[in-house]
Amino acid sequence: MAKLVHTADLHIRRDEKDYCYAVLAEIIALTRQQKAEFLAISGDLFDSFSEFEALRREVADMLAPLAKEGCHVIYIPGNHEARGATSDLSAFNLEPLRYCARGPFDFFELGGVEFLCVPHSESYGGYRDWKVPTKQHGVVRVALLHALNSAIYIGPDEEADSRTGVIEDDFFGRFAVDYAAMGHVHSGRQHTLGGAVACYPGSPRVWRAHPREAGPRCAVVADLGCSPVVAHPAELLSAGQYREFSLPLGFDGAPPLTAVHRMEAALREQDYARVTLTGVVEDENAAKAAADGLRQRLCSRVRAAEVQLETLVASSLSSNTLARAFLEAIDDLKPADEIGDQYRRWLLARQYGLEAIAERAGKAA
Ligand SMILES: [Mn+2]
Repeated sequence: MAKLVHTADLHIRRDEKDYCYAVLAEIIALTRQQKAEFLAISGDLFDSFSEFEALRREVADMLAPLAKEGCHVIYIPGNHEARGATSDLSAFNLEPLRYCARGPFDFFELGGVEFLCVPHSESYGGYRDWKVPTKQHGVVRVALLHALNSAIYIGPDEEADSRTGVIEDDFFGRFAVDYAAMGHVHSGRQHTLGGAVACYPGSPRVWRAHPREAGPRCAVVADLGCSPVVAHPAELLSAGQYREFSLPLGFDGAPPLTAVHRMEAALREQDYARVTLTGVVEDENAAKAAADGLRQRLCSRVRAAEVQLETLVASSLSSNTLARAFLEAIDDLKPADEIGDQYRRWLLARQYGLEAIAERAGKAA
């Protein structure tokens, strides 16, 4: 029975085109490799209306060979396609994609699978009056939605500056949905709701430096032949990952070299790294130079890197006996790796201790 590959929230942009297209190519390759009959794209394929306008043809052309091979590519717009829109999204032609932009919903059957496609709207308030056909016997029903649902994801919304429609819990059972191919939430998750397997695949790429973009980036492969539908994530290696690190600087503003090497060894070429440098330093300029040096070093190794300073400046602290003794003692307690809760607690203890000593030394001076 049919397989469906499900993605959402690729957020294609001209200024990150090569990266976005590499991820799209991997999604296409996954669809082929799985011999999937359907590729569902649940909104926010483009980052804004202007990106949609500029790149829609190229993207449709990239997906065309898949469609020619017999795979149905079904696409609903999300809230991002509508951002800054100067015309109705349903006025565009994305052939050979099955592009469903006309609200409130589109309904069709393809090879024993019924599709209920709901383009993004700020409100789905009238859904109880929708005339959706009754499910036929022996078919599987898939809904494509770009929306929030509070049973699957309890906020916060991905975006603070725009309203996204909320789908009520009873939607899934009311319309006898077997698999809900959701979009909007950037961290992947799955939930059973009203008899449906409802799934957010998460963003298939790192859209921004944010913990909700952390972890492997995936598309979802759903086996529609199983009841309930079985859906599992497939990692997209070309997407890389968003990785956060925190490293303590010495009094001289130098980062710990072994930790830097470990971090570099853990990073892959497509990753997006954000490093926070903490500590109490004697010279702000030395810390800034260290941050710049580290940023340059990382940028040559990964797709994107940010280095930020969260340091306190306290001159001549290295000649303070208590500060030196404290640093020596706490550095002895450092966990082996620069990851995990134990390391985070150690880093905070180091920072608070040094800041307290620096404050007292300042008062004494
Ligand atoms: Mn969205």
